[in-house]
Amino acid sequence: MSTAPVKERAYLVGLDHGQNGLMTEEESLRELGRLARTAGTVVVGQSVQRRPHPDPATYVGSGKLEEIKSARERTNYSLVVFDEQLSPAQQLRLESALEVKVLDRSALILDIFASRARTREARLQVELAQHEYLLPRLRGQWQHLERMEGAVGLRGPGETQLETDRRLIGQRIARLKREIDAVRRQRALHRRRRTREGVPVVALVGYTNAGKSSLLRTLAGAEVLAADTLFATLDPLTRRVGLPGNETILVTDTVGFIQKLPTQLISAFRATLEELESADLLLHVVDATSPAIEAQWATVMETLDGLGLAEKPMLAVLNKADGLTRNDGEPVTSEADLTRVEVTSPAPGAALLVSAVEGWGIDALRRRLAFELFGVRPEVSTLA
Ligand SMILES: Nc1nc2c(ncn2[C@@H]2O[C@H](COP(=O)(O)OP(=O)(O)OP(=O)(O)O)[C@@H](O)[C@H]2O)c(=O)[nH]1
Ligand SMILES: [Mg+2]
Repeated sequence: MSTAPVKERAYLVGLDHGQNGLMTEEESLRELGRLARTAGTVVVGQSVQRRPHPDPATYVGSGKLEEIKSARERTNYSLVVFDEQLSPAQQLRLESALEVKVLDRSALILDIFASRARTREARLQVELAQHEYLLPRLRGQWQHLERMEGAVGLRGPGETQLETDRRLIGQRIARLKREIDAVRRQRALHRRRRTREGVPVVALVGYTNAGKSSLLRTLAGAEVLAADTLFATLDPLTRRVGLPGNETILVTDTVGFIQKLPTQLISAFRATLEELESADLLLHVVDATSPAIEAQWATVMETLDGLGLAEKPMLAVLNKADGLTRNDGEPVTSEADLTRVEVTSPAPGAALLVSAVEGWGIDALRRRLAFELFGVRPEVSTLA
């Protein structure tokens, strides 16, 4: 007899506004599917409704709701996931109409963050975000779900808190904020020390799964967790990296961005993201093979803007070049092939083409960083 837990069967629902923001709804749903699988579910079906605005009561219209309901027979879903943040009232109504658990994109992302958080700092930040998300939803469906241990959308704050009233949750939020503040002060101290040492700091930013951690691993020659999953990295990690001309920099890996990132998470991760503020340069890592490259670029830029970092010096790196095709239609198989690739870069300025996994374009990147940060001229570095 198998004791393996039965996976939840997720059914995805999106809304096509006609002129969706950055991604087409199809791309957005594909991403939601990856999120759902990362959270440990099996995706069994999906449905998109074309409609200029969400229905205030049930997000989708009544006809669509019936269609989703009847899809249950065919797909046997145990969970319906909506691609945008639902209001607590919508979520409650949908749950009673569909008679299954209903989640939204934010809950899924929070769930993944909760399962990934390792350090005390990341745990504090995720827990704060979870509580802020749950607080307005406390009265609804969450109350009867807390016993389903390990179920998607329920990882985290713990059953006991869910059973207590809003006042206690409010107190917990206040305490978490104080603890995170302490972490912030600690980080600020480290940052000042680093600045005194005079070592420039480069922060890796980018869409989730772009290859930030892989690039740090290649640059630093160190063990850095990289994985083909969304939000593999939650904790900022800093490593020393050598550059031509005997120069040294610090490179910090950070949490990846995603479209429709819950606001609770952005504010909860402020302590971590403050690392970006003190960086001398942002290295924006882009997955050059992504069909949604423009939308991903724009999402990262918007998020940075929201964090007040739009004016930071930035260098774009187009990664995963090993997965591209050359101008003559043949696949890229060597570093030399990089000169025979044409990518439409979303970056306004010049961007470097690299493969973090193959190590291609990395020397050029080091030279470029040495030039940007120390004024080391390329000729000098080749002699060194
Ligand atoms: N083919 C190819 N795959 C790559 C390259 N760089 C990274 N990857 C793969 O892309 C996936 C994501 O890489 P990560 O380095 O974990 O990406 P990340 O940007 O740190 O992602 P998060 O931490 O989740 O935000 C992994 O499966 C990597 O092996 C590359 O240059 N070429
Ligand atoms: Mg990472």
